[in-house]
Amino acid sequence: MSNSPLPDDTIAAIATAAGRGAVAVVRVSGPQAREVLRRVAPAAADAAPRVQRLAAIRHPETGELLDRALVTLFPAPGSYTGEDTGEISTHGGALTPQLVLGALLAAGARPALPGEFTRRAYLNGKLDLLQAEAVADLIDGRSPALHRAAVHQMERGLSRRIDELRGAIIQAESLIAYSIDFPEEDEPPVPPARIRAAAEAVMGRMDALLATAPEGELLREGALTVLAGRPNSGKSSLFNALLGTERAIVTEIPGTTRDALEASVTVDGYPFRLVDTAGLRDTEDRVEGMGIEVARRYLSAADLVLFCIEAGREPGDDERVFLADRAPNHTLVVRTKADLAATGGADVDGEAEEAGVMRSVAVAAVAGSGMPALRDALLRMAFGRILGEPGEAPLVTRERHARALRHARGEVATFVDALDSTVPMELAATHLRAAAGELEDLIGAVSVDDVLDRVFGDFCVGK
Ligand SMILES: Nc1nc2c(ncn2[C@@H]2O[C@H](COP(=O)(O)OP(=O)(O)OP(=O)(O)O)[C@@H](O)[C@H]2O)c(=O)[nH]1
Ligand SMILES: [Mg+2]
Repeated sequence: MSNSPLPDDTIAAIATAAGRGAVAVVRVSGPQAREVLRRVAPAAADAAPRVQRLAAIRHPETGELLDRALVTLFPAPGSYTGEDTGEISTHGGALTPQLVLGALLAAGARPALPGEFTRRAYLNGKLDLLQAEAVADLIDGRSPALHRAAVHQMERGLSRRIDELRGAIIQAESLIAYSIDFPEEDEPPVPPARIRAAAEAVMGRMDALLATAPEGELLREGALTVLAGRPNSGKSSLFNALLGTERAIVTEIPGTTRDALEASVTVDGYPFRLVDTAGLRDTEDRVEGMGIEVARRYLSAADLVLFCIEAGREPGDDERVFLADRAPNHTLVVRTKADLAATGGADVDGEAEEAGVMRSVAVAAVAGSGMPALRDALLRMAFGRILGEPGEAPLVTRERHARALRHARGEVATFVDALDSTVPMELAATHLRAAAGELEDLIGAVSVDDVLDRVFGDFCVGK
């Protein structure tokens, strides 16, 4: 819960996306929600809770009929926000929802800020901060993997895990309190080895959760996967094959791709941002040179690089130098045009390894052979540690979570170090208190306004 006071004004917004559609939902929430509704849809203001009532919607000042719509009242605290809330399901489209919203504003509501309904839900204890973030991911997520993780998080999967960690820290704290408070008791104080073991167990569980962070965070934006290689090495053909559409221009002329082309694709439900780039070579051509510069910029930001070399061709010095500089677990050599190579795919693989380059996969983009193995390699390299995890195990999907966990772990580690030193137990224990505090902030047990602004600022209006 936040320490901010509960809001005393009433907000309204259109909750559905703009555009042509059968139905749109306009929401109003706050202490005056019922009064606002009474002025706009008198027939619905005293309807039974959570029962839809068909009502005429009128402008409170002109009396103009704006729509005939289904109105539902959710009295506090049994609503999404925990406040008195009304939902009007109007006809959709560009105008009707706007006019109905205008009527609610004229009747005394004010326009909601982005995320303000969910912020109020949080302030009223309907959701914790991790659940509120999951709501944002459910709305914004574009990959099934993020959707699964968000549903799990909304069901308090991550919150429960953080609660458990916090509970274990408090347990360790209480062991110390016992040693401090009852030093004269007949029973011996809790042995330090037991306290240390408890703290180390918590650190181990924090590490396991933190290990999901780099890949969990990629679920939101997608793994930036850059196709690179010499001109004509088959990058654009591979890009098209992965997308399943002829998005990039392909010709036999080296230097066809000039600018970087970006597209989103999911592989087995996991999100990737694929980037096709200009072939890397020394060039006098100014435009091509600029394209190569863009390619290098993408390469430096890439999560994964697919380095294309035609199958059956010995890698050149330029290619060896490129590969020598790349991290092996973020680079995959793709031996392209495998159908043209004299040797079969398996031999090509062997050849690449003999040449001392990295893990490789042979593909024929046009014919499609090797594509399943390539997709599999992509998945393992980008998301290997969390494959199959969402749904069963909590994932760390935001920098905010990772930072809090790292800080909390750091405090527990400092506590363990202090056990070896002459630091008095009472002082050492303050680090456990700090660790528990980090986890409380993460879950939103107590939050300051700027944390809330950051969490809710990215929401859409109406949620
Ligand atoms: N037979 C065969 N030809 C391919 C395959 N992949 C690409 N090619 C051909 O190789 C040539 C170059 O392909 P691109 O995909 O344009 O190569 P690129 O690496 O994007 O080239 P630049 O944009 O110039 O850097 C084209 O003539 C493609 O048809 C393949 O799997 N099999
Ligand atoms: Mg190209």
